[in-house]
Amino acid sequence: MKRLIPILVTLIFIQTTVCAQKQIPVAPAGFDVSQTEIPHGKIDTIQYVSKTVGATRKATIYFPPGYLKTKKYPVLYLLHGIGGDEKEWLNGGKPQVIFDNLYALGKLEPMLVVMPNGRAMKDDRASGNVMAPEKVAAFANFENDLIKDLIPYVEQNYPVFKDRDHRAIAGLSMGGGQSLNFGLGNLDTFAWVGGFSSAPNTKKPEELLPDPARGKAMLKLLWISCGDQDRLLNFSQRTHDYLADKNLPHIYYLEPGVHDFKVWKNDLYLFSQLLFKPVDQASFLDYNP
Ligand code: FER
Repeated sequence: MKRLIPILVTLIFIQTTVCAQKQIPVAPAGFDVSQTEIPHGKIDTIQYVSKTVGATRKATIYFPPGYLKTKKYPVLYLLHGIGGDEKEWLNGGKPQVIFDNLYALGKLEPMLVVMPNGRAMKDDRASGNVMAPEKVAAFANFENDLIKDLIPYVEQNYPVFKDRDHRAIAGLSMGGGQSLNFGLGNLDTFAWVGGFSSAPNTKKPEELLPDPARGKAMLKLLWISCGDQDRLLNFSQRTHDYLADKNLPHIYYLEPGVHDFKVWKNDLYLFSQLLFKPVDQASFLDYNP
């Protein structure tokens, strides 16, 4: 028995360290449950003239609790999926609830969240066949609308910082592909980039980031996440493989789940807490032990 005790202690130690390494962060229960007794942010709809589309276009915006026009804020551009529009996140993901709760805990740097319509065409409704080639093409065309029309509008009309360090872009599925394509394709504009369950519109890694050294020098945070049961996982996987091969620091967060808002809400909860704060690259491994 006396000999057994040290062996048992060693075994328990090994088991707990192995298990501890496998734990990935996840949002705690209640993170997306609305609470009445805390301060709430405000939601509005904005309209901007798009020269790209030749139309007045809509976006929704979420202001943090205690928002003041006399302060200056960084901006997260948060993009929807193929069946969505400027209201998809608000309806399906409730970022307003997740953010109100995070602000109440002091876990979020105050920011504006702009949720555009990423289908840059005259009829930008998510009706009919959302997979129609001209509608899919409109998701690519949104790059021009975003850079030339929407961002300038936001920066002329709201009290926001106007430099790359204070702009983030993230999205789900088609919006994840857009975020990686537009974020990495416009490093002068964005320093914080996140793709959640990115769709087949995601450029091939060599096109996405042909100059990894520049990406390494300029990016504050590059986040790639996906549910492990998602049929689109290979688009995130191949991007991660390329970045790992090029030694570009990034978070690759593979979580239990499919292609749905359960995953994207968890992603937003974790990703948003990293934004516009000092970055600790050593912590990137916590997400992918
Ligand atoms: C596809 C499969 C999925 C595709 C797009 C999606 C354009 C997008 C899914 C989503 O946004 O949820 O083949 O091609």
